[in-house]
Amino acid sequence: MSDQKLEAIAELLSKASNIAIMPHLNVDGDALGASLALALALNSHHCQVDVLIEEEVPATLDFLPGLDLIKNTPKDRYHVAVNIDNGDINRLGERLGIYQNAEIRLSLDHHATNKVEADISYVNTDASATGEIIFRLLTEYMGLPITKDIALCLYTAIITDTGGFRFSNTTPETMEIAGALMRTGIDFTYANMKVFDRISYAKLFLMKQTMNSLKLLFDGKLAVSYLRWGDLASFNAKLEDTEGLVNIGRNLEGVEVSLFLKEEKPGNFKGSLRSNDHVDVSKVAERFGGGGHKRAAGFSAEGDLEDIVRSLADVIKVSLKGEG
Ligand SMILES: [Mn+2]
Repeated sequence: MSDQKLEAIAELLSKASNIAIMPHLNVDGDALGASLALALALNSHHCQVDVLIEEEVPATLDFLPGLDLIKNTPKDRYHVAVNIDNGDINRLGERLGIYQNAEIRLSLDHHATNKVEADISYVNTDASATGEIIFRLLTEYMGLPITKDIALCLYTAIITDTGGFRFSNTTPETMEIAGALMRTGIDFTYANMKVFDRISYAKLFLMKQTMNSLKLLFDGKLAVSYLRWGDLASFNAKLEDTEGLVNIGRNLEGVEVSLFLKEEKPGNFKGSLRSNDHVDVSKVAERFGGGGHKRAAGFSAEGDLEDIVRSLADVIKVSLKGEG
């Protein structure tokens, strides 16, 4: 069934006169890598393609080919709009109107909690990254070549969402696709270094703050850490400076669930949840209006930090006892 959808999406894309590609807000390596790969392939193929984002390209991703396809001034109306790596329509932010105004709306994603409206919505939760889906779309359904530039974008998409082929979403298929991408001759060690290792001074400071805030609950099974607005403001922190900080708690021995809260504006928190073994954190996140994957999910919350932690902890406590 799903493959018929990819066939239909390929058909529509190959006939499109112009296309807007929209990754989710706060782009990460998968959202942007998958978007740029699709844009590069279609742009050289036949038609005008604009990639629309609402933030600066993160420094961790500034090496990606195709950044010139990002447009700051979108058209009023596109023939086709493609939602990428995004299970929640609200994560299109200010671009929602452009998406809804397009003649044809397509969606390509791998989030289990996907509830995006589209003329055709392809969701494959077996794909480690949306980058995997784009690889199959281009090679199997559109017959387009994977150039070295496209390969670097897709490789970056996949390493981002698999944590460098370490997370449980990594499959033999993931490795086969990564192998095919590697064969194009990409500088994959550079991509790994940029995505995982290189950090800013701001990030070093925020890592220290996160470690200082860390508390353990429920016999060390839940790790809670946070960054206050003041921490973020004093270092003028960018989004990428806080990425992965939830893993400080998750990596600690004995921890099953890590909750990390970031106060984006005074009183406004963005929550990240990770689990190691059995707790389905997407279910926890959904209770708070968010979503995601079994082992990685997120949500937003307003109010007092202690109150938010308390209500999350109550729900997580039940999950820790049960199966999921
Ligand atoms: Mn993704």
